[in-house]
Amino acid sequence: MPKRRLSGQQAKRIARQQADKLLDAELATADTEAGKVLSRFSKQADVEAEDGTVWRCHLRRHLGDVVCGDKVAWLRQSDGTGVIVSCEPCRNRLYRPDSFGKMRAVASNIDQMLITIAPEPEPFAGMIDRYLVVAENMAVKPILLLNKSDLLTPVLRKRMDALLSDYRALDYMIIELSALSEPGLDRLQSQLCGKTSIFAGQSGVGKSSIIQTLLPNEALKIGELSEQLAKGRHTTTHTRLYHFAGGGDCIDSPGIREFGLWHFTADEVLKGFIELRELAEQCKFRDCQHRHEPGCAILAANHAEEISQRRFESYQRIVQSLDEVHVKD
Ligand SMILES: Nc1nc2c(ncn2[C@@H]2O[C@H](COP(=O)(O)OP(=O)(O)OP(=O)(O)O)[C@@H](O)[C@H]2O)c(=O)[nH]1
Ligand SMILES: [Mg+2]
Ligand SMILES: [Zn+2]
Repeated sequence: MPKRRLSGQQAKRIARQQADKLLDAELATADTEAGKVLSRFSKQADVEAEDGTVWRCHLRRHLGDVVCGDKVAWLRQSDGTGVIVSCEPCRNRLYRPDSFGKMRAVASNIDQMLITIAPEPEPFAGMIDRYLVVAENMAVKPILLLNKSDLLTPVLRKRMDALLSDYRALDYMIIELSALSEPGLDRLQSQLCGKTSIFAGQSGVGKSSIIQTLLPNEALKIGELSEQLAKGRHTTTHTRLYHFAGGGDCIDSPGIREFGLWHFTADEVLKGFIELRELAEQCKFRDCQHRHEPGCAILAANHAEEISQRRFESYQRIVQSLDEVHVKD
């Protein structure tokens, strides 16, 4: 049989596979070090070695998702860079959709989610509920941060109080603070101690500003709100982990404009509404959809005004949206 000639692309692929195999064999016998990913870029990552130095590392092709907070094994290279060889299984991982609707991992091994809002930009309805669904499903403690308290006029305070009243009633921790002044920062600081916390929330609410105030020796990018709104761009472009001197880490991440929960099931959405998930146990039918079934404890509680109607509608809207959008993965 005549030997088939390889196309240029095939030859390149085979050469790459052979080089990969050689490197794999080399890495299998090499002494790797433990490290923690501080930030992930498209093809590289910053890894913190156990001695505290930070190394720009390449990633082995087979690794898949390696994100901020992951614990990895890596190798120092002679050119001053490193190679991540393997990634430890993580405790939990936060995902969110990118601008194409594809789910992307953002960060791993998180204890707390700081859901940040501010009087400006105006919070959009349902955003807190969506973050709570994510946090409850990750078994991560949610804390609501009301930043920019210095901007609270009586009218804005009334608006924020109304928005937060549902969460207060559910006993979620709420911390009011300003990145520009002291009050509130102490309370936040004591909550962050010894834990890994991720700041989440709309672009411009002041996530990076708060971290900057807590960590004056770091240099975070802070954006003018008018610029952010005009450009429709986020100031923080890469998720990054920072350490507190007294123990504990915090993760800054880019703000988001839209927060789809397409990767969740209706049951998982219910899990994120703590008052509804308790009631659901009393529904007559085990597979109750809480839409119009007889004996539905959630519908009964809503009718009797024992639960927040706004939260119930928010739950319904999210569940509806699961049917509407096509999951891309
Ligand atoms: N008045 C006031 N302004 C604040 C406060 N915190 C942040 N800002 C301002 O809000 C704007 C946005 O702050 P950033 O820290 O860049 O916001 P961010 O949430 O990190 O935004 P992204 O990185 O785009 O997600 C900046 O102009 C800050 O100076 C605050 O407590 N009070
Ligand atoms: Mg930022
Ligand atoms: Zn029901």
